[in-house]
Amino acid sequence: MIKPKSPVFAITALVAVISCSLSAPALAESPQNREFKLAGKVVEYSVWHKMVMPGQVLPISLRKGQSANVDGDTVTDGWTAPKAAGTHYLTVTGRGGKVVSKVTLFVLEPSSNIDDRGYLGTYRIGQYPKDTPRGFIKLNKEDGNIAVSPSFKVGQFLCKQQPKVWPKYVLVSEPNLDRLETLLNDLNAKGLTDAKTLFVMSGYRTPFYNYAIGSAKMSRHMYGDAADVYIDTKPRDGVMDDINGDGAVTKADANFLYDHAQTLFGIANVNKGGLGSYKANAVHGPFVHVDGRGRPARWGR
Ligand SMILES: [Ca+2]
Repeated sequence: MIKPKSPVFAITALVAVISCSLSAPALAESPQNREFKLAGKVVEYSVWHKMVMPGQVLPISLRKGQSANVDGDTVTDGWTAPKAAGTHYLTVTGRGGKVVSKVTLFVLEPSSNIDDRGYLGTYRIGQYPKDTPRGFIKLNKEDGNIAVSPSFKVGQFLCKQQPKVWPKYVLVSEPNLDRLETLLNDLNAKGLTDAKTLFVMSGYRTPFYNYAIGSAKMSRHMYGDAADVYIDTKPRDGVMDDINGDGAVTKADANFLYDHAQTLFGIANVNKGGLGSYKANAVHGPFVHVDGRGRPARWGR
């Protein structure tokens, strides 16, 4: 389903008025009335995540009839993040106690703890050319399946370096995750795939890794704001599916995904960003780059 650009709160208000006049029972938890705000931003998903700094106060604005808890403790209008990096869970429930959203709260490890060799603990971050993030999600080995959105787990975005070193550090940007979810949901809605997620070939990259593979100096991957993705379900074989149905897996499949995303992002209510189409080479199949840089950028097509 494409999220409309129309102001949803106006629609919600109208629905509420109609419901009251009909003496209707509690509203069903449609996307419009399950929305609430975290740090002033509407959370539109039933599963989401938020990155906060240690000690930071996260403002929570609930709708009437909603209640919330973090790790089981009731919160009303805000949550103060603990001092230590770690993972916490916000649950928002609506009327009748029905869960409307679960939000993973990542308290970040501050980047000020990166040592002068470029390491956070034993994990090599390297040096940001500029705009060093304030902190990083700290992940232990068993944390890969922690959800960041309805269709994505945090472990899908880990950098491919130091496979045996834990904890690792990672970033997952909300604007780009919204783009990925929107794309996946629309592909499913149009019957083009039944994939439960997009395969993330490359998500977050440390500056160290980004430099080592010769990627762009200011790559959005270093900010967790880019993902190289493809559809891989039929068959699940580590490369893109024949999504355009021409009997072969080629650059045409990446182009098909790119074209679909290009059209979709033009009409859906998502952050602007980059799209790139890539052909296969010796080490990977065709894929599409999606990023949330805040302005349109297009290449490879
Ligand atoms: Ca094909």
